[in-house]
Amino acid sequence: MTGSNGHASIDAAVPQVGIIMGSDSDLPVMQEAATVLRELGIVFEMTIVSAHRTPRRLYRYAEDAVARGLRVIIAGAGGAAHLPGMAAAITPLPVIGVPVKTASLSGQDSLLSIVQMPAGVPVATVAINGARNAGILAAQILGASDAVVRERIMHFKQALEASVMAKVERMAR
Ligand code: RP5
Repeated sequence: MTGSNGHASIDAAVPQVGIIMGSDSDLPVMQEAATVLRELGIVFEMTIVSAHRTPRRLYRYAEDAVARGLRVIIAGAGGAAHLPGMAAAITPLPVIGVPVKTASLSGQDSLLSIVQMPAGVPVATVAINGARNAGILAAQILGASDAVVRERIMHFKQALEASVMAKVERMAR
């Protein structure tokens, strides 16, 4: 799972988005971020970084992220979900947090752990299991300063609208 495995982008071979997760048990959810980044032609990397089980790896990952070319980090975790907040504490890059649904508390624990950051250390938190939106948001952050990516986001939005309008027309028949 480690390493660059996103689609080749027109303008970058180096991963621009880092997808990290606390455990391989988060992969089925976090895979959705990878899928949409592939759809948008954004180069990403994806790996396991546990705030609790591999704290030194977390520190290194977040500290080296800018130098390695990352521009956004998506961090997913469940339960006592400290990974996104700790990554945000270390790196100057924007961090998007994905609360992963848990068996015991349905992800309420993950959500509250991620969203309640102290002033000065924001994490852009998406919905429980909202990894697809995290991927889209990461692309939008890149698109703020990259016209090629911005154009892809516009097409993506047009396709979304078209898919709804097709349903509207089907329902009217
Ligand atoms: C968190 O604990 C992970 O993000 C995962 O969601 C949760 C459970 O991890 P495992 O016990 O399945 O490895 O650190």
